[in-house]
Amino acid sequence: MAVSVCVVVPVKDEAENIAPLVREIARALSGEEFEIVTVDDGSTDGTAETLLALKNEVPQLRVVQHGRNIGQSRGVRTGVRAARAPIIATIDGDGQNDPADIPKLLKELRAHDPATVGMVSGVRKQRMDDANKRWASGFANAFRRWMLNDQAVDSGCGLKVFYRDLFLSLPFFDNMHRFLIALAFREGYQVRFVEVGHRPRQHGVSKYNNIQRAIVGLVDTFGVRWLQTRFKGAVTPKEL
Ligand SMILES: Nc1nc2c(ncn2[C@@H]2O[C@H](COP(=O)(O)OP(=O)(O)O)[C@@H](O)[C@H]2O)c(=O)[nH]1
Ligand SMILES: [Mg+2]
Repeated sequence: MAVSVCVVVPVKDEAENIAPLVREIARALSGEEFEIVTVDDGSTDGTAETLLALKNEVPQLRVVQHGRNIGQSRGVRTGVRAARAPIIATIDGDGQNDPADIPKLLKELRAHDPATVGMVSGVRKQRMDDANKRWASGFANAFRRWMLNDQAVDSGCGLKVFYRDLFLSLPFFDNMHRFLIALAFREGYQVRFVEVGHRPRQHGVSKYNNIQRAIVGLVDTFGVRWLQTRFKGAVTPKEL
């Protein structure tokens, strides 16, 4: 059966969070022909086994595995490549994003010409993270916005919908999932923003620490700025 939307979920050690989340995604998308591609990236806590057991209950679920930990951006790219749908929705695997927001983002994407608006990004209205992370994230967003002029107040929000072709045309580097908005602009697309909910992490721990994320994010911001200078603008090629 043709699938219209693929929900890509990168997961690293989310054994306790992933099953309730997959059930929530399936409920939220019951009005669509959808699939869920989870990408297990070297989990050691039984995440893959939990997912495999869930396939009987949720037939739309697919489980892809990297075999070792190579990072969240690679997880997203693996999921997008495996997807059989033209539209992708990404969501964090820890349950902090609310799957009930996905239809809102899809509606906004479909309300526009695909050649114009290629992506809709969630903006977490009220971050349910600790004060340190909120502060670090606010600073990183302001710095990135100033350097890249990408208008994004919450570039790191894991909840996004976009066209598969658009994602696969973007330059890839590890950690590029935090720069998808700036990279989509670079290809000449508009990005729309929709306010979404955010929930506290119920189980497990964050896979990132603020210092490491800040250093990598700083270097990557300079990298994306360089990429912006290496692009002569979008064109729509015509076959004559
Ligand atoms: N594939 C993959 N996913 C990851 C990795 N690190 C984190 N994730 C997933 O990315 C999402 C966001 O990670 P999380 O640690 O909650 O980040 P935070 O909410 O920004 O603190 C969760 O679904 C994680 O399971 C990784 O190395 N590989
Ligand atoms: Mg999280």
